[in-house]
Amino acid sequence: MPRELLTVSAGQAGNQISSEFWAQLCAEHGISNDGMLEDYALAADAPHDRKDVFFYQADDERYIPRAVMIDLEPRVLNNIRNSPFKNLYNPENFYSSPDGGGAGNNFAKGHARGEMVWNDIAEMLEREAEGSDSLEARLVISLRPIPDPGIMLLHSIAGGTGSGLGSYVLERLSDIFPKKLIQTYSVFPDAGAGDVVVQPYNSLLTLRRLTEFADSVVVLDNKALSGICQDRLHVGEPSFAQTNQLVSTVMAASTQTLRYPGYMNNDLVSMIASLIPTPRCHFLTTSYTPFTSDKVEQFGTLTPASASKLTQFRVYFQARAVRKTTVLDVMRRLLQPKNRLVSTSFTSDAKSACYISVMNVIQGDVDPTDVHKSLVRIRERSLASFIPWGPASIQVALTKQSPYLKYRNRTRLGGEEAVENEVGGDARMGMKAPRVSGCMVANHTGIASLFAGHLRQYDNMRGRNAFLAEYRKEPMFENGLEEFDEARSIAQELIDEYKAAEKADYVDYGAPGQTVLSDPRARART
Ligand SMILES: Nc1nc2c(ncn2[C@@H]2O[C@H](COP(=O)(O)OP(=O)(O)OP(=O)(O)O)[C@@H](O)[C@H]2O)c(=O)[nH]1
Ligand SMILES: [Mg+2]
Repeated sequence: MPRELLTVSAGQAGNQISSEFWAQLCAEHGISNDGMLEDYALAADAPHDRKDVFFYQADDERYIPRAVMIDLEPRVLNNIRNSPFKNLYNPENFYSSPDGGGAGNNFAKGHARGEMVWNDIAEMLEREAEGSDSLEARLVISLRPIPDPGIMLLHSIAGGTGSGLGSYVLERLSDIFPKKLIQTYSVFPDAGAGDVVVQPYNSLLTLRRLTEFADSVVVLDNKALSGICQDRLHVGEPSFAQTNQLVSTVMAASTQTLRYPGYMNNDLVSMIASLIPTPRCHFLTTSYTPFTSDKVEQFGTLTPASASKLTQFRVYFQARAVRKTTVLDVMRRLLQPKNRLVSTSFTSDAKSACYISVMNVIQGDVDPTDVHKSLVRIRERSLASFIPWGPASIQVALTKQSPYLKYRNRTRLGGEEAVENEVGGDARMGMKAPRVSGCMVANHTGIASLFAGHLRQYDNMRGRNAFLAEYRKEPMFENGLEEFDEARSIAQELIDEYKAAEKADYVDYGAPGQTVLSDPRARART
């Protein structure tokens, strides 16, 4: 069973989120900016963690992220190469396109470029997968084929590279890793922000690939991320750096059971199996609580610059103030839309919308009997409604927070400002960390309303035949626009299947010859 994960990031959003995630992983595992274990992580009583899930060790003992970073323009990768973490990554694992032109917010262009550069990318992925085993194990198994790692693709679906090239990579991964398990972290655009005018086209074309070629998609929604920064953390105009810190916190929490072995979901296969009972309905949402502003940096941006210092301080203090956090509070808040990283309001969109599955990762000092009591209360008050054809249960994994997070600033700032925080809190302000925090990963039929919103946007734009000229120039569309029509019908099928999953007779859906078995991923599994 593969435990190691290989992360592949594509495009600006993918790479920026990836670098933030690696900074978070380093902090949690006591790894310095250049990959060495920090002194405090060498202590005899250091907790047992699985660094090897995401890192491998070089001959000189340095921990190296099993990460490949791809972009068609050099700026973001150059920023990472010049960041305090510049010595962490394997320099051979950055791929910038030789012409450096980017994909110009065009899925079809990113996809075509992906085809052109695939051999180079495939070589990097294979090399990284070979490095998945420890040196010792490699010597023993050198005659065996390359092991299949789990793969995490990080990208946005709205631009050109993360969507188009990212999709091409998804399509081709099975060539080199036939039994790979693919999970993506996919950033959905904020329709209102309109930073990419053709995002409805790119999003729809990518949604098709996510449906057909990924085993699991964790949906991250920029509208929800900005909303959390603004409403919960009082950050006036959140930067990507700030929203990405929220994302990395949630990514780290949702992979915690993989990195700190416990009694359940210790590898991606079992985690996905428990959350995704049917292959197509594999789009997951995440929630987190409590969001406190130690999760995002920069005191000065908490309020508009025009606010007085006193107001800034008050807002800062409020955002940091940690409320009472019992296990029940945490589990109840995880079910509230405002703590979810997807903006659609499941309950108001459709009364019939319900959970297919729920996994809570609860961090902190927790008495397991409190968990049991909380589950009973949630059931008594009907705080969560479930599909009628499966177990109506919330899985709960209890984990400890990394003891190394109190040294976080030293790692993040390259050792120049070694400020020791209280764990998750702030020593300078006398704050205590929340006693309990939680992350929820859920499969909910209401996600279909997010897709329906994107479909409406697509229909509006396509109905006006707007902005099609640039797409027609690319090989995918030079003989017609059928690719759009196919992507649209696959998105509609997906929405329909989520709707069907709300009913008891869903068990008959996708009987031989019907929708579910037309899924190439389902075929591959049988
Ligand atoms: N959350 C988050 N979203 C981002 C970030 N950078 C860009 N985005 C969003 O991603 C979408 C644009 O995609 P990018 O990742 O910039 O595009 P790309 O994949 O580099 O593609 P091209 O530049 O067109 O070649 C927009 O919806 C942006 O709002 C980021 O760091 N974090
Ligand atoms: Mg770009």
